[in-house]
Amino acid sequence: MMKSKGFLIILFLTMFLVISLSANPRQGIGDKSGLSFKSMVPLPACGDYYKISQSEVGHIVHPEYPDVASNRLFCIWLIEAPQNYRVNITILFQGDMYKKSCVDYLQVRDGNKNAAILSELCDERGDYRIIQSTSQWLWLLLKTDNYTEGHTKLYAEFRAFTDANLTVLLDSKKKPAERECRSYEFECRNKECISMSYRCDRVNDCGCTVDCDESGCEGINLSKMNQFIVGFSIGCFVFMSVCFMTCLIEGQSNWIASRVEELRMRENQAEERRKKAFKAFTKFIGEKEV
Ligand SMILES: [Ca+2]
Repeated sequence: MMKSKGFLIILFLTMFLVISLSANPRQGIGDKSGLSFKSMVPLPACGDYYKISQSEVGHIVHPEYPDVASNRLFCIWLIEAPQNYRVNITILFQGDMYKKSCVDYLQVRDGNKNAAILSELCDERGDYRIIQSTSQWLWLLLKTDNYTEGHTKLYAEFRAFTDANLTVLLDSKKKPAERECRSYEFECRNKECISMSYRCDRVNDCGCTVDCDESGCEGINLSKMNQFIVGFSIGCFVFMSVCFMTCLIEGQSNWIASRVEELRMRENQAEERRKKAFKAFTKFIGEKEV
C-alpha cells in the first residue's frame, strides 16, 4: 500500500513537471557603398521569406526604419533565388559593441541557421559589405539586446545572379527552403520550424512577427500564471483519475479476496459435517455388530 502511494506521488510530480515544462515558461556608413539609410522606404518587417526572380531587387530593413532599431529584436530573413542562381546582397549596418563583444549584430549565413557564417556585422561606426551565397539561399539574423544605445540600423538590397561554377556548388548544398517542418513543428512565415509548444507563449521564437508563432493568438494566449494554473489543473485531474482507478481496482481485489475466504469457510464447514456423519455412521455399524 505504501509502495503504491509513493508511486502515485512520483507519477503526479512527474506529470505535473512535464505539463508545466511543455507549457513553455520560457526571449555614419562609409560613403563608398553608394547607398544610404534613406535610399528608399520598403515596408518594414521583422523577419520574412523572399523568393526573388532573376531580375528582381529586394530590400530588407529593420522594423523601425528609418528610425533606429528598438531593443530586443529577433528577426530572421530567408532569401531564395531561382534554381541555379545565387544571392548577392549589399548590406549597410550600424551595430553595437560592448567590451569588444557584439550586442546588436547582423549575422549572415550561407543557406540556413545551421550553415556557415558568411559575415557577422556589429561595428558602431557602420559596416558596408557585399556578400554572395554559394547556393540559392541566404539567411540573415538581426538581434538587438535589452539596452539599445540609439544607433543600430539595417538597410540591405539583394538580387539573384548566376555564374559558370554554380552547378558544382549547388550539388553539395542543403536545400533549406524545401525542408518541410515535422508534424510536431510549426512552420513560420520565414520558413523556420519551431516546436508547437512555442506557439502563443508571448515569445518571438520564429524570428518574424507576421503570420508567425505569436500571430492569431487572441483568446488562446496564456500568461505564465495561466500556464501554471492550466498545468496544475491538468496535473490534479490526472492525479485524481489515477487515485480513482487505483481505489476501484483495490476495492475489486478486496471483494474477490472476501469471496474466496467465504468459500473456503463453507468448504471447511462441509468437511466437518462429512467427518461427523462418517464418525456417526461408523459408531452405528459398530453397535449393530455387537
Ligand atoms: Ca513563441
